[in-house]
Amino acid sequence: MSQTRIYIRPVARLAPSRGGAAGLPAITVAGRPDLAFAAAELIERTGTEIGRKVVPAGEVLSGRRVPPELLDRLCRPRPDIAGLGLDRPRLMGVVNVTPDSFSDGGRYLQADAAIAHALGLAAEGADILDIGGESTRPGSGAVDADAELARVLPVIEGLRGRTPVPLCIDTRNAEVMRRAAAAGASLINDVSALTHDPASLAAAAQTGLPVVLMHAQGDPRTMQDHPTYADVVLDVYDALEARIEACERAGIPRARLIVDPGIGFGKTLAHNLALLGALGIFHGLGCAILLGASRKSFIGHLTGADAASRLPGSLAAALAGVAQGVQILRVHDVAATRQAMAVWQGARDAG
Ligand code: HH2
Repeated sequence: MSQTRIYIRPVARLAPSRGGAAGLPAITVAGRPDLAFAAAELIERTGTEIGRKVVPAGEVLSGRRVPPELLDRLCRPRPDIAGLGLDRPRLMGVVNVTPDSFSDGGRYLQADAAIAHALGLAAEGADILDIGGESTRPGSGAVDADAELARVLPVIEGLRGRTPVPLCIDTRNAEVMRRAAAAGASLINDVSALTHDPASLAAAAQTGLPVVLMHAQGDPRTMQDHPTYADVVLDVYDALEARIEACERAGIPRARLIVDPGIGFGKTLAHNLALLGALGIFHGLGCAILLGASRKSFIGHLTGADAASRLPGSLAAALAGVAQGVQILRVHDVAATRQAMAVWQGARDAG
């Protein structure tokens, strides 16, 4: 007999001026009064059977239908990450110190250019700077740790002391995690969710830093060959939950973890859209959610736009994330995303 697993996806978001104030029962997600929902989709999976039902908030909160631990994870406030409160969406600006990243490869390979770019993103309002020395675009091969260190360390060292914005190291290598942390990085972002390097779980735990666990099916070199899922949203959820549990066993508490469904990493267009449409389900994991959809090829597959012309699609994806309570958006275009968010939030708050 297969075990039954239960998932909850908040739906029907209420404007902050409605919900509690109007006496309507509401599910308050991640401790945020502005993330109040009038209902939730309850999903039950047993083997290959999946049942879905939308139920009103009052019934969800009664505790009869949802395991208390799941409800607690969904609703409990998220702790600060690298000194940043997650009571509003935060922007992570992308700094690719690589010759071959898919949208800006080679532009910031020299440390001076990368530092200037990072300071520019900070001036535009980035809350975090994500510094990476290895492209993980589809088809790319691994970079050895020494080459990666030679790219990222001068940038981290050059930025430390010049900006108060927390620095994040985007790496799959344990040694890079350790050295970046020692140089002043305040966050680790691993697109393999600490699976690529067998030493990375222990290394990340040792740094004491928060960690972004991103879902990927397969390795960047081959991940787009035949991505398959029984149900992409539930499978990604289960895989992230398994990685959270591995982290907890290794001494990294859930409160220090951020989850990311990994748009474009072993996913077809349909998979990416399904995940974008159901991001709210990941709040049930009890962690902050990060979304990285900026300039990604699913936008090109949907519209024909090349990587240089995907800002409108990137903004639409970012707002889809914000509407579902995503706490961190990883973006190349910080100023444009801030503007889009300001208009979206202004309209929501006035509604
Ligand atoms: N996407 C990329 C790299 N790192 N990290 C997280 N957490 N989530 C993502 O979606 C994500 C990521 C790929 O984008 P980019 O860095 O612009 O390209 P490349 O991998 O070619 O350097």
